[in-house]
Amino acid sequence: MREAFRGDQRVDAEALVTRLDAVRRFLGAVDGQVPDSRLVTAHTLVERAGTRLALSRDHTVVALAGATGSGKSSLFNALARLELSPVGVRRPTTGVAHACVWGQPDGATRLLDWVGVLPRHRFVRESALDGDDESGLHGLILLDLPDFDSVQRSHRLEVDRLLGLVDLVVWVVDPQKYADRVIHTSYLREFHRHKDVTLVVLNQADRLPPAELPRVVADLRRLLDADGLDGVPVLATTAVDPAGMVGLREALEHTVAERQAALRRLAGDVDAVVAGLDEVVAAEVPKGAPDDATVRELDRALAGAAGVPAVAEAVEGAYRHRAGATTGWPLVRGWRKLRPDPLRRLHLPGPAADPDRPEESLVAATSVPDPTAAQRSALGLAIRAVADRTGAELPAPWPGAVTSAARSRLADLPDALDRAVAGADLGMDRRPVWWRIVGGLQWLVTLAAVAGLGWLALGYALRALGLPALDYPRVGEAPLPTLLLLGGLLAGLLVAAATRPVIRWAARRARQRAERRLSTAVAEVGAGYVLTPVRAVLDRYGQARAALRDAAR
Ligand SMILES: Nc1nc2c(ncn2[C@@H]2O[C@H](COP(=O)(O)OP(=O)(O)OP(=O)(O)O)[C@@H](O)[C@H]2O)c(=O)[nH]1
Ligand SMILES: [Mg+2]
Repeated sequence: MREAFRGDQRVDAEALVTRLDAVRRFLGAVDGQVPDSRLVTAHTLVERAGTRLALSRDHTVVALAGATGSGKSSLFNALARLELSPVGVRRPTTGVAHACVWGQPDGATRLLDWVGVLPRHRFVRESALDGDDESGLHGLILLDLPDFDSVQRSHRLEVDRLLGLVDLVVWVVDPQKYADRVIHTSYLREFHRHKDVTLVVLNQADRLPPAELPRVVADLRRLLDADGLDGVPVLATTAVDPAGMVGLREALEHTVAERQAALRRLAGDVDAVVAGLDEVVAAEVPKGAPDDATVRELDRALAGAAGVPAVAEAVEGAYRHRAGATTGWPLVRGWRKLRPDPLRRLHLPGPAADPDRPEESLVAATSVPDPTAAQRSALGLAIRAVADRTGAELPAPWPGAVTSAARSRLADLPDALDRAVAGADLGMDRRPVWWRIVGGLQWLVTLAAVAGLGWLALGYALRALGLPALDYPRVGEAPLPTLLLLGGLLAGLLVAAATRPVIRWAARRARQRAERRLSTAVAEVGAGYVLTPVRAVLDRYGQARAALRDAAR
């Protein structure tokens, strides 16, 4: 009357190890992102599975679990054919787990140490006593558990602990209590992912009129189906009669011979962990998040906070200032130089960053004005937008993790921005050639004017002293010195006037170029300090999702 286990599919040990590795990878990926309280089961599984697989796989640990008085100890003794575990009238009788090992106890000892059955409650059923009668159960480690619905808290805790460790559970119910709610809601239902390592026995079958038995078994079957345990074998047993033990004994022999229960149990545990964590990685990994528009908004806010517009304006001013000082009319250049250079006032360019210690030293290197409250809040909003847009589609708790990542380096941002501005090449360290040509020209015409003036002055002086007058060469009607003086002055003014619009145009271009370079530098800061941490969280999410997929069967 042996009932086959559901599907009887074999679990490949290597495939199981691969799945467990995937759970481990998942845990690595979500570490620090998902609260530990949600990961307890997965951590426990990885730990337990590792140990169980390292221990004897030739043994199958089977637990008899059930309510008090259902007959667990009686079944235990009947299977062992010895009075090992006290059977009592006073309930509950069994307070700690008892174990019986069939066959050589070698590998079983460490397994029982791990399961935590005290040595004085362990028994060995050597086949030598019985000839070959018991050989079918070789490799079985049978546990008689305390009652799971116990009035004794310690019993319940012990049962819960052991149910997490054993390879197969035989649920023992009796005709009076098989329909008790607690058995179904608190225990059987919890095992719906372990159908292929679950067996239900209706013990004390002898207490039912034979005609009643099929009806009760059918009723129990219906309840089990409702628990999600459809397909789980249900056997009727009578502990007080060896003939009533045949079905259970055969089922156990089959289980032991297959050596699959340990693997199936762990496979079921992985299923439960995967199902429990599925919603943590339910959504697709967002592609291309954060979107370009959001990143541009971030860059704009960063540029504002870094004072890029002010620096760019200073570049334009400095260009005009410096060009004027080189190309202006030489007689007023000195006066120009008295006015401060707008870029130097901001202490720009700042000292070059030390590549070995980029984080240090350049704190407040520039005198670019601090961001205003408005710029600061714009930056805060832009960072928030990056986090929101990136995490919007992700399931909890990832949106929070993305937000924390986006803000994780907020405190370092001001210095990083200042360093970026200080280190940016503003394109202002070389003087354009044309400035020098125009400057040379200005000198030339000024020299001509000065020469003309000197020449004229000499003529006046000679005349005043009554000496013979100078005979100035003439160009047309005009004397040459006068021409030199007036022509030089006029040419100087004309050159200055003609150059001014060119300088203004070139200064605007210098501003635009500086703005571009500053924006690039500032965007790099945004990439490193905001986007990289955010993308790191997305990567973790992607890894966790892939790992959990691998862990699913
Ligand atoms: N008639 C009959 N009586 C049984 C059967 N199995 C157990 N009993 C009796 O039921 C009572 C309880 O049996 P136990 O084996 O101590 O029950 P238990 O499930 O171990 O109980 P706890 O240790 O308290 O959890 C005892 O008096 C047994 O003799 C059975 O199949 N038929
Ligand atoms: Mg007992």
